[in-house]
Amino acid sequence: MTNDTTREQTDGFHLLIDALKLNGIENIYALPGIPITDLTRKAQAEGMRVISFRHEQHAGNAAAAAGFLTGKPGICLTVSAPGFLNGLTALANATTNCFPMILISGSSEREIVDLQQGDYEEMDQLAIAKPLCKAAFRVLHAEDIGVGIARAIRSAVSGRPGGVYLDLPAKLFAQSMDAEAGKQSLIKVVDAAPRQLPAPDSVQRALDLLKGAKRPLIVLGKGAAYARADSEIRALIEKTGIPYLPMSMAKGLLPDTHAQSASATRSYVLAEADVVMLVGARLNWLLSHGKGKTWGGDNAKTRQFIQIDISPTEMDSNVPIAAPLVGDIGSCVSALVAGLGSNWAKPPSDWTQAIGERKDKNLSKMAETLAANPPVMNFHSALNVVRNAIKARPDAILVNEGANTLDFARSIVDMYEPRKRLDVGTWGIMGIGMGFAVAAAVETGKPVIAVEGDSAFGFSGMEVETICRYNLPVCVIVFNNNGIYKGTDKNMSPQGGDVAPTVFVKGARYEMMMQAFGGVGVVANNPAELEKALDEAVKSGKPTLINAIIDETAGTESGRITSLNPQSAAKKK
Ligand code: FYN
Ligand code: ADP
Ligand code: MG
Repeated sequence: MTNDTTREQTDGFHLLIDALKLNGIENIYALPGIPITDLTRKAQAEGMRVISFRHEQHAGNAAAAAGFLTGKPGICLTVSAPGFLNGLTALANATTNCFPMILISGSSEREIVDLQQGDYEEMDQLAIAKPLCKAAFRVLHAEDIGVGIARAIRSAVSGRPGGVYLDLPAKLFAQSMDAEAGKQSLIKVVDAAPRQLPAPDSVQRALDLLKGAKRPLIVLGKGAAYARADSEIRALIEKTGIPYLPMSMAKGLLPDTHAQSASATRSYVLAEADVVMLVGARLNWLLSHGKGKTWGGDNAKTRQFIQIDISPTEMDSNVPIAAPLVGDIGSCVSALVAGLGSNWAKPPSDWTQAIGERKDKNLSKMAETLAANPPVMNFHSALNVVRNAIKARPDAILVNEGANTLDFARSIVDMYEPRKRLDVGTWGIMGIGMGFAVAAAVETGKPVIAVEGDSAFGFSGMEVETICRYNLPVCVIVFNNNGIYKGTDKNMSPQGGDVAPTVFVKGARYEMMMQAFGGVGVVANNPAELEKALDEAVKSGKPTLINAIIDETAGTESGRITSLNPQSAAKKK
């Protein structure tokens, strides 16, 4: 600090903006209000793009998707207590999915919060955020803003990526200090996500195991997509000749049409493989914890796992990992490729042939189903249109949520490029749709197609106004089957009365929501109408909502995870 009042001053607002810009962060996903309204204005004035939402959860989801898509932490900015809490679901979801984001919330003054004196929107936000994210920090002095942002960025992107909370009490923003000293206090983070090289002996252990395998399999997870090691991963798959299975957000890392993809015979390869190499995929519920029926019952006892992950404590989380390979995926996979040598033997042909035969059978069965054009549009005939649209525009980003809408789309819509599929992720969360779609459009400028169950869409539907306001190239397709799972449930009370809990208003006019804000709204009753509307939306780039009328009897309860419902679990016992 200086006594020379003629020297130029800066303040907390500008230090924060400068710190973000210095670190290459250009976009803020926000919802203005006390005490951060002026911050959003000043950020915009300083050349940042401020995307303003209608609910903080969607701003948070946008920040998380931005993190996944760019590898830089996405920024979500909210007001205190209620705004902070609305953003917290997205922060926790980002952390669960290993997406880097920073939730920055204004808060009320420590003196009042700590004595619980009842401030406006009083809440001990830092304490509440801590267990739900990777790291949480508070900045009390303007001269510490640079350090606060640097720590938040490093925490979000280094090691296993995740969500970070940054608590900024209102008083901080107005604090002023000498501009030059302020500039000096900022930190440009060097090598925010340093490479982590695997130990040579762990590389050798993995190679030895892989070499001895009779029925090897590689599972690619969204960590592999996030790692941006696309060419190394392709080299590993193609040089080893090992069949691979992409988890849903790893689809497109190699084109789904790749000869070695085992997607179309998932159950068979999981049950039969003797050595499985996991690349940025966790053995959580989505992989049946690495054991049980999915993994071939008794086969699970002799199967061996190799796991590549940046987080050492991920190993043995569900089953023993025979060959842990800890490091960043790029470095680990490169080391494996280098160690293959020139005389690497491809997997035994009885294994690859057995996979090929089953795959071909399933692919032709699928082709048959997709070719059918039933009188009332169903998931297959509608998704066939989306499948063709992505084939024609492989650079488009597909956002996908729902139950049946999600499960059918995952297997029907082939992806061709890495990081083009954004979905409900590790939690199977609903409500990511419009937030992810906004971020995908803002961060990439590519067309976005959001394939949404009618229930899933409801969680973030108001953000169609945001999509219209920023004129984003987003086409939302609502798969409208009049309810959750399907629209035909009946009230089981003998007295009758309300509709069943899973049923919505029949014939809802979702397309009018987009029209209300100046976008294009279309009803599609059949695949031809859907194709026309989707084609126009992608070509024009205009915000569009297609209300796709789906057979209301078509869905099944909870899609393909119906076994997780307590009544199914009880039946199994
Ligand atoms: C896949 N399949 C295909 C194809 N792709 N057949 C033909 N052609 C193609 N292209 C086959 C595949 O071999 C499977 O058949 C089946 O289709 C389903 O494939 P999928 O979707 O990959 O596999 P599955 O078993 O559903 O995967 C399990 C899962 C997945 C848990 C990873 O269900 C999932 O990601 N679920 C997320 C659910 C969720 O989060 N829901 C939100 C809440 S909904 P078989 O090999 O014969 O099995 C709340 O109610
Ligand atoms: P999926 O749901 O697709 O199977 P998960 O989210 O379960 O994927 O797993 C992703 C894994 O990838 C996490 O365990 C995470 O630690 C890991 N990961 C993320 N980024 C990297 C990276 N750059 N290098 C290595 N591992 C990574
Ligand atoms: Mg529905």
